[in-house]
Amino acid sequence: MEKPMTDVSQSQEWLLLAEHFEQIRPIHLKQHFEEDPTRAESFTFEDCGWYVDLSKNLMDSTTLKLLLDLAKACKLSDAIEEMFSGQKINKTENRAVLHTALRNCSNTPVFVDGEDVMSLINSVISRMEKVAERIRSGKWRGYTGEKIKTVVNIGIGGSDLGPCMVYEALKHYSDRSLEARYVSNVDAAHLIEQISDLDAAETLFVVASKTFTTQETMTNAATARKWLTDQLGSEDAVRNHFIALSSNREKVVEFGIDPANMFEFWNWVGGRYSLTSAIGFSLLATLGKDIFKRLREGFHSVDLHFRNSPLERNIPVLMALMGIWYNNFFRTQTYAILPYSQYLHRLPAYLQQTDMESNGKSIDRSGQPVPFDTGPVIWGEPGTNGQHAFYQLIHQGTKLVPCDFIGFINPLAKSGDHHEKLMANFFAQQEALAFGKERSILEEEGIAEDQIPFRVFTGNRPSTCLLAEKLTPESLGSLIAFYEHKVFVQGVIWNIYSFDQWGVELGKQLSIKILDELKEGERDGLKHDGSTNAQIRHYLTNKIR
Ligand code: G6Q
Repeated sequence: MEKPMTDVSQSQEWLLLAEHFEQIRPIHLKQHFEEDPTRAESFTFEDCGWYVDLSKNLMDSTTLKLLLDLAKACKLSDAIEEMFSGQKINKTENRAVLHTALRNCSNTPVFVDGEDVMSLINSVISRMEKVAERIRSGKWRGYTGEKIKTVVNIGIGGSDLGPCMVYEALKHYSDRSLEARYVSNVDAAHLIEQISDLDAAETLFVVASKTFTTQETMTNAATARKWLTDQLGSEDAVRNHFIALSSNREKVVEFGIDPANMFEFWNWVGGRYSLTSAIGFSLLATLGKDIFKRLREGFHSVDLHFRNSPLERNIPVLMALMGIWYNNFFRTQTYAILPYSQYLHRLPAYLQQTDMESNGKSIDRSGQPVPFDTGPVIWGEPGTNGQHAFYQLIHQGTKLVPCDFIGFINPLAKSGDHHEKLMANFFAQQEALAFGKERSILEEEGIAEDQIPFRVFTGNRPSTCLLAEKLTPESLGSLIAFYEHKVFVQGVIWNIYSFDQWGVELGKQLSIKILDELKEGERDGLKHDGSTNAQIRHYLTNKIR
């Protein structure tokens, strides 16, 4: 196969986009809509339960065509096939990238090193379902014979953000007989605040760690074990109150967890893509197997859509191309995720990791510095809270902030006209951003001349609308998969490796040395830079012993 070009910004397709950018830049969204009355229909795509309206983006059909040409020049379709078929596309870790196999509800074979991984996946899921069912039905008993009432997931990063976000998102579907709590921070406050009101006899800890060596998780797990055995009076209680989700059997056994209570996943599942692997166990236990299955089906429908739809109608591809358009041509630095659903309050944080840990890279696949911007800063809050906080900057600030507005036609939590009010804001904000408010309107309204400049809204601020009928396990799964694949496409076009995360290592390494210094004091003198030495000394001097 022909090698992809190293510096895509030197390609003919990129240069044509740059030229086109100069032509289209002065055109206001208002003008785009006036000139093309069918614009909304032409740029709206519906599939996998989602209505995705791209028409309020700063582009036209030529932009989209040129962006699609760029994707084709980067051999995107081949790259998609390489991922789905289990090739080792995570080259810096020599691993396949097969989160799509985890939710492959069609069960078509997927091979890694000649082995069909579907049977591995199905057997772990079926074991997880059985154990989750025993916990839910009360057959699983704690050490003193009590039923489990609370599942505490101890994990961090990819072993925390996904399950925590989905648990919050799908709370409505829980029968509330079992509660999940999530502990991630090594700050003891997190664990203590999450468990201090619990009865150990009714608590199950799920230690979620692919490596089972992560400092934060292992520290929290050890403290949780002590809390439990102190309360229940025996080390033997660990067996009834600890489950492990990991790919490191040896370390799980070393910690004292029975391998019968361990659910495994594999090195071809990246942490931040592991939500539908064993890492989702807390969801199976608290929401039940049907909800977990429906969630996986939602993911799978987008996987099929992404693999099989032409690029021109491929929703994650189009989302990715819009992102590249803003990032590399408008030179925007950030991207806002604005879910109009309180249930999705953890979604921006979850997508921060999906995107920023995947595409926050500055070295291309040949080891050379990337000569253009890669992944944006992802941020956001649920609407309408964001409106009363940072929307001012999006409407009138000096920065262009592309936004995704995520909403649902029917509410899960029904009460009076709350939902109509929520959604009225959802539509109004996009309209206001796009079309603004001109001076002439303010004059007609009789606004004093000296006030007018402050009240003008320039508009022409882009947004994408993602609207589904209802927040369901399926629509949530599909939504997450849209973003996962969007990030993948951008990584292909930028020619960076999206599935490693070497950037998280250095801080971890340095902290090991400093931990020793904080515990032991300044024995052989501090050998950091002047600032770090001074900070550590200030800490040591003022620490209450
Ligand atoms: C995600 C990263 C990272 C990882 C955590 C937890 O893609 O790899 O966020 O999930 O560092 O790692 P463990 O599951 O090994 O504890």
